[in-house]
Amino acid sequence: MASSLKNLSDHDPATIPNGSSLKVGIVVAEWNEEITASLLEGTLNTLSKHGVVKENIQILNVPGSFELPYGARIVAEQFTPGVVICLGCVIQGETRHFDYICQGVTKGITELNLDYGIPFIFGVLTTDNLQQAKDRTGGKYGNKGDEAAVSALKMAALRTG
Ligand code: DLZ
Repeated sequence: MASSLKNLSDHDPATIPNGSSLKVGIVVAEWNEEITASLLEGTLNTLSKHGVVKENIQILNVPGSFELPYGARIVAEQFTPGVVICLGCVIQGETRHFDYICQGVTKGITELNLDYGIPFIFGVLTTDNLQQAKDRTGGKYGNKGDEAAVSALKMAALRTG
């Protein structure tokens, strides 16, 4: 059966704002590191393609996705970026831990968006298994890191544009 899922790396370059004067904070979860490293790679490639320079990027690692909101707040306060990208991967296991982590990180990032004057991007994969995560980090559905970077550029431009 043909899939209607969007390729996460497909974007019209004409619609993506230039980021040459943008400071970007990135928080990366260490859980499922194979996946989050690919998310980070996709994010950095796309930011660079659209003008964001290395010196304007601060990366912070946190143990797991549950810690992303706290890490994102630290980066927002210490680095004063125009946008913060949160990258993580939660994979369904045998217990309900998955639900609690997904709830926690979603609520945390939502609250940051409402409480701070800058956008926080949800670059978190929530999948049933490792293969679905691989499909979305350089596999058949592109890379969610690319999507997170594009969202960051667009959201940051809402404030400055
Ligand atoms: C504990 C845990 C589990 C079971 N699974 C994941 C996961 O799939 N992805 C992820 O990012 N983190 C996971 N964690 C760790 C939690 O996010 C968190 O780091 C710990 O519960 C400590 O607060």
